[in-house]
Amino acid sequence: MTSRPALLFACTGVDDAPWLAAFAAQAPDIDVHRWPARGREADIAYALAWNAPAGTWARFPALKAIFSLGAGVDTILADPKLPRHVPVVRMIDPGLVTGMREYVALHVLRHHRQFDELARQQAEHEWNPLTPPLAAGRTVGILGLGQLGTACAETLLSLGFRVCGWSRTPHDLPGVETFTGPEGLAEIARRSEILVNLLPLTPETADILDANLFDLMPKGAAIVNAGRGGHLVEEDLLAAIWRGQIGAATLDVFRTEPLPPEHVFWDEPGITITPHNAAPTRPETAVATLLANLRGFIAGAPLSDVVDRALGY
Ligand code: NDP
Ligand code: OXD
Repeated sequence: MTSRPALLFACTGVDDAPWLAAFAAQAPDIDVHRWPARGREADIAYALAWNAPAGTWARFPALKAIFSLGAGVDTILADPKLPRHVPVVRMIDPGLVTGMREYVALHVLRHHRQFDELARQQAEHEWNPLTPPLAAGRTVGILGLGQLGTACAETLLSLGFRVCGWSRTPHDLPGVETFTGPEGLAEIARRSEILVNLLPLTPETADILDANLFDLMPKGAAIVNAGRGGHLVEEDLLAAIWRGQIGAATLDVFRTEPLPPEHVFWDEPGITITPHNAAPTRPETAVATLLANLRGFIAGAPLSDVVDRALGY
């Protein structure tokens, strides 16, 4: 008799009910245990992880793979006790991609159509029809051309924007001007009236949204940060907004989450805050993808979407 594979659901800040229901419906062959699964440590072969406490993985000696609930794996890789031999699998999920397309389109259009100014006018009972350029007259830059950046580039192209993108390795995307390296980053910054960050947080990309970058951008440009809070140098953004170099920013991710109630960003008129919900991973689309990968692995195939630990994504 073969024993059933055991998967640990080790996600904090996530409503576990729909996930456990999706596993119950789609994977009756897998035993799903809730964190901390005390007494079952030796049985756990797989884990689904989101913001699990540091040191978690060292407690599970039979662990064969960690599946990240999110596309970003920075918190998993930051655990100093993460066992070297356990592969970490990032989340590839059509629902995540659709959610990010919606979010980026919403906030790019909002900055493009000067919605903040219209809202201010409404509050002041002011009638002043503005005529923004058509999308074809606006350049949007995207940092990161992976699962999410590529999809968002397509969405923005379909709306008519001029799109340029930056990645670590060269990419060839129809309709998108692509760049790599520090000079490529500077060129994207010089061109982008709206800059969307969809990079993973790694030692190379930390603090990338800083004063040097903002100063290269066209005056009054907008930032959309849906990557990670660690990409943004917060005081540089505030200073750039206060001197009008950056016109507005939409921020979905923060160095400390939840964003503390006393944080200066909450009351800054140039900043729009969303509570890290640009593209939540939804069990209705994600569990099927995860199970296909897991079942293939159990049957002897290599895991897909394994993170390169040296690169950090
Ligand atoms: P991918 O791994 O598919 O893509 C990452 C992209 O970043 C790639 O194009 C990669 O380049 C590029 N990149 C990585 N390092 C560098 C570097 N040093 N210089 C230039 N480019 C670099 O990631 P996803 O698209 O799936 O996700 C991106 C990030 O979005 C996640 O890591 C997460 O932080 C964030 N995210 C946020 C969400 C939210 O709700 N706010 C939801 C989901 C994700 P190359 O193609 O050459 O490898
Ligand atoms: C992710 C996220 O990485 O939601 O998927 O931030």
